[in-house]
Amino acid sequence: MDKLDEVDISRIILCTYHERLLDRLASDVVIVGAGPSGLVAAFFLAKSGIKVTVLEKRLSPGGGIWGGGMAMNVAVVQDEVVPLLEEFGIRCQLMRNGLHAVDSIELAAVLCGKVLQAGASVLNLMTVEDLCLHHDRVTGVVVNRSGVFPSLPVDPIMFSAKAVVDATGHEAVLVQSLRKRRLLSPHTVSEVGEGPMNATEGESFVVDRAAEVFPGLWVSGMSVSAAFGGPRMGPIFGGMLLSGKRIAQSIATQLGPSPSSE
Ligand code: 48F
Repeated sequence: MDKLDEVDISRIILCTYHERLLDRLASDVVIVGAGPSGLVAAFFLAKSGIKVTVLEKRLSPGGGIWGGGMAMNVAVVQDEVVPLLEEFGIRCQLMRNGLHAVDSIELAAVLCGKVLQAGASVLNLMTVEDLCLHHDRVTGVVVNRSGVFPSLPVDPIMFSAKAVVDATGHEAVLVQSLRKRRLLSPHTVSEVGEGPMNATEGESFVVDRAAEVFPGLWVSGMSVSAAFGGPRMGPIFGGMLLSGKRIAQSIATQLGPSPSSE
């Protein structure tokens, strides 16, 4: 092997990353949170030619998938989710009463790979602090490096988008950011957050209610329950995946065909 130049290695990282970052300062869609709902949404949006950027605060994208239930790396899904898993090439095993077991690590790893191959960009260690608002419309997100925010007094930067998705799970960070400023109508959005566990109702709830909650801001996955006061549903992942697909279809319809290429 030829002598390796350490500065060259560092230069490649810097140049490649900064080129990617520059390109992603303006996207059609920014998805905040790379859990199951955010990743599935990113996949379907990217597949339809939409420029989509996923911002994830942790080192590893995948959100709650890795831990399965109580740190046992098995994810459970329902019958109706099997065609979606097949589309991704993710294996599952029918266990009982229409419930299937999926290896959490396969689920997270394959989703991440497919999202990137579909053309979405995933930037990890990015903590979204807040939203940008212009003329009563969400126009982007305020982002800092994870580890920097909130412990150091360092200003964030902005990423703009025509649509922003709050896929931050139970935290519903962006919904809370609007709620604390009383920008969300108390009649449409619950002040109390998630209700107690009810898997049947909760799973349908996150799919049926995945929607735009404020001009330019959409919710998917557990953020839907947190936003509208739906039940939490425990360690079952079908609703999360279907919720991501639904939000992608709704956003794609609103944005129209391949907006970036116009
Ligand atoms: O929590 P998470 O997996 O959300 P989800 O897609 O799925 C929920 C299930 O995992 C599980 C469940 C099953 O029924 O209830 O909880 O709704 O993924 C949310 C992702 O958002 C990231 C977080 O690290 C995780 O990967 N996230 C949270 N806050 C921020 C963020 C933030 N401020 N900035 C960037 N990413």
